[in-house]
Amino acid sequence: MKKMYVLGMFPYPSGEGLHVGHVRIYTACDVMARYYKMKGYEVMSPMGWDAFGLPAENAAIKNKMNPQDIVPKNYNNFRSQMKKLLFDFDWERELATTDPTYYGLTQWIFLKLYGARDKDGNRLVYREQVPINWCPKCKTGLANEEVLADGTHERCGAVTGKKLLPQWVMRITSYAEELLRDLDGFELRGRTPRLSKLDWPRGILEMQRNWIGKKEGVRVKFQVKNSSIMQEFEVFTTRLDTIDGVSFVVVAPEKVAEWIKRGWEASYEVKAYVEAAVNKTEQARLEGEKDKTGVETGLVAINPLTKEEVPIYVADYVLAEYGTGYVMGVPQYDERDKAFATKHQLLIKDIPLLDYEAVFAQLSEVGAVDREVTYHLRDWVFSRQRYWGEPIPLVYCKKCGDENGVVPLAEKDLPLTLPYLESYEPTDTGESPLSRVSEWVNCKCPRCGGAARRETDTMPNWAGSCWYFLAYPFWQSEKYTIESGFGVADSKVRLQDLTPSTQAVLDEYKKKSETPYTDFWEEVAIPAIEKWLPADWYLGGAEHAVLHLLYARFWVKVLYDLKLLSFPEPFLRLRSVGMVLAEDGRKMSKSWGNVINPDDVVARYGSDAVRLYEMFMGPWDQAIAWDSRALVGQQRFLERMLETTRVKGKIGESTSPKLKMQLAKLLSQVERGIEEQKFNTSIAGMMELVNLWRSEGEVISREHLEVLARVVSPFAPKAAKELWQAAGQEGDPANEAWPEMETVDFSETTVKVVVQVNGKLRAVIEVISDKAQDQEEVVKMATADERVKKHLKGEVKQVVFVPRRVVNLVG
Ligand code: ANZ
Ligand code: ZN
Repeated sequence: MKKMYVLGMFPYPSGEGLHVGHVRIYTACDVMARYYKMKGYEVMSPMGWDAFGLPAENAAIKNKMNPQDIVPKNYNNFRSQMKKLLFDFDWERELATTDPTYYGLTQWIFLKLYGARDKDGNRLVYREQVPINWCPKCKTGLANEEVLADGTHERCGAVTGKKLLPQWVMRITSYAEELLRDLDGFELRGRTPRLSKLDWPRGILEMQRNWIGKKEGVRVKFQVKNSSIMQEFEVFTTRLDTIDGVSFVVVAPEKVAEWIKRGWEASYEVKAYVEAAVNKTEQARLEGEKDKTGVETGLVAINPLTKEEVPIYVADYVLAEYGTGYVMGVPQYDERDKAFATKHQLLIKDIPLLDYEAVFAQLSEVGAVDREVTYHLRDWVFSRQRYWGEPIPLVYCKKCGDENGVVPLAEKDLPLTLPYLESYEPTDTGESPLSRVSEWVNCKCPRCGGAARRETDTMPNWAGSCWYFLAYPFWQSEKYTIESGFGVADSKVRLQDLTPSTQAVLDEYKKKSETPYTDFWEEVAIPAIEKWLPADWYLGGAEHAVLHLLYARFWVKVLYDLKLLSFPEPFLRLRSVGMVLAEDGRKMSKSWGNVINPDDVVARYGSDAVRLYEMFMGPWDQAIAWDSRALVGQQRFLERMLETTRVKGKIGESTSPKLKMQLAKLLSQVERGIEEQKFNTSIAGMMELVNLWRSEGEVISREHLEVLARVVSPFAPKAAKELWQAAGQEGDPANEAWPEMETVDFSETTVKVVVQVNGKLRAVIEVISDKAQDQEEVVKMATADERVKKHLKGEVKQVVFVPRRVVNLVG
């Protein structure tokens, strides 16, 4: 059987419950999964919870509860909401990233990354001082999303700053080339066919490329005329051919801060500008970029080609981490430089472009130029000073730590579980709240057994979503399907109570092996993963089009290089949903009171109507505002469709020709609609058909009503079941095969059968085409015919039957 992996981006189970935007994604997933099942595919359609992260931690702080208690309530609620919407997900595969069984595997993958090196022999995970957002009033480190655009802390309003802290960083830049290259086609290891290609929306491919931002340019050396401390520097440029037009140089504030550290005497104005710029958030910097603020440093640079002298400015539109942090200003050819020159009254030259290679040759002779490839992509700061994340499974040991000072945990000591804390508020040192739990922090070195200290940073929200699509294929969680006992009212539930049966398998491996996770991966996980991946479909929101996809692709590539997977790309066909806006056209937001709650609309209009409406509201990939009247319209449509089955004469022996044609059209419309995510056209087709059916003289046969029931079933499973029963069938059309065009008789629906009595022609009767094969059926109809009855005296003793043509009754 052919497999079909229909994956939806799993939700963050917030306390607010499911959003109608979620419903738009997951209804599409469910429609596709139901359809492919009926088509005879072996389908995987899983669901899980991306449940670590800041909102749960903040809600926990606010309500004085532990996130471990809040999160299961939230996802139990999500699950029950989804069930109300009749999402037929593989609940036996349900997972939560916050489950210790799950994050034990996340930790194991982390350790695999920790041990890995890139092609140049660099560790993929390293430690570095990184500035974090810092609120001086709350004395706490902040996530980017907690800092408002004006640089203030969203909770207390204080102006935030930066604080240097050592952090774990993932060297994703080592994979920049692969991340770029594979967007155009990739190679699978040991599979046929060996080559494959992503089928993703062009816009998302472009966003990936832009984020990686590969630039081939050059570094050019400039001398400084008037400083003994700053004698020379290099600019990065992609336009060496414009070097003739340089009329100033701009330096990133961070670079100027370095000169000051080295003893350069800056003016008061420069110092003030640099200080302000360095403390600004990225967003505020971007704002400043628009204004093209900047200050003259007083230093003068010499153009290496023309020997002209130009002023050096410090300005925050130049980024420290991009290129070299030094830019040659060419206002004639560069828009940003032009805006800057205009604002600061700098020279705008008017000169022709140079010959690139000639300039390159001339400058390289004196060693003033070097080719350079740069990327916009930065290494990934992987640690968070937070409680509600996966603990990083590393231990600091003075005696046997590696170059980072740490020893990785042994596999048999995984999962390293989060302790259940009383206080999980941020600390005033910027460290994670875990650092306060001395029983947890102080431990034994897994290597030498001496006194050691645990890493107290946790992983970022992204970690769990980097591999969940690999987990579903082997995940087993019977216990999750037990609805009772984990009810919303029970506040004592611990995540550990939900231990999935996958843990039992891991425990077996722990008994017999020193590397239980690796063995488990090879023997249990890989066979399942290899069967199902790459995922055939990946449906989700465009807001994850950059980072989530990039990080997940990165992990998969590392696992591929470690020979732990045979495919370097996890998501074959990606589709992104359009946003569902509120009725007023704005984003849905609690503060505007314009949020539509799926529970309310399901209770009021029924799950089928909500499903249909979400799929009908507009082209699935385009943003659209909620429209309650259109939702009522779908409810009416369903009522009309079902009511028609009860109207006398609407279901008959054969389908009227026009309706039959419409049904044939609908069938292909729905197939195409589902396979191309043009769900709205499928539903429009259904509505058209029902309208026709309701008009005077139009009749549907039972056989064709069954076809309609099957076609409706992926979208509106309840209504489809009623249609199915109206056609005289039992059970659920969802369990039936899809009506393939070739197997449904859309041609001539009746045939003429000659009836003889004792060899003499007595009547010609019309029999429904597929019943004309059936001797019993035909005899029943023949003997019921008045013209035949007249000639039949007594019992029929013998029947001669030529299927579809003649029946001879011998009396
Ligand atoms: C001279 C020049 C002339 C440039 C011209 C461009 C056009 P993009 O813009 O992505 O193609 N640059 C270099 N380092 C920078 C930094 N740290 N912050 C901001 N801008 C920086 O990147 C390459 C160009 O961006 C470089 O080429 C440089 O300006 C600028 F007509 O040099 B160019
Ligand atoms: Zn040790």
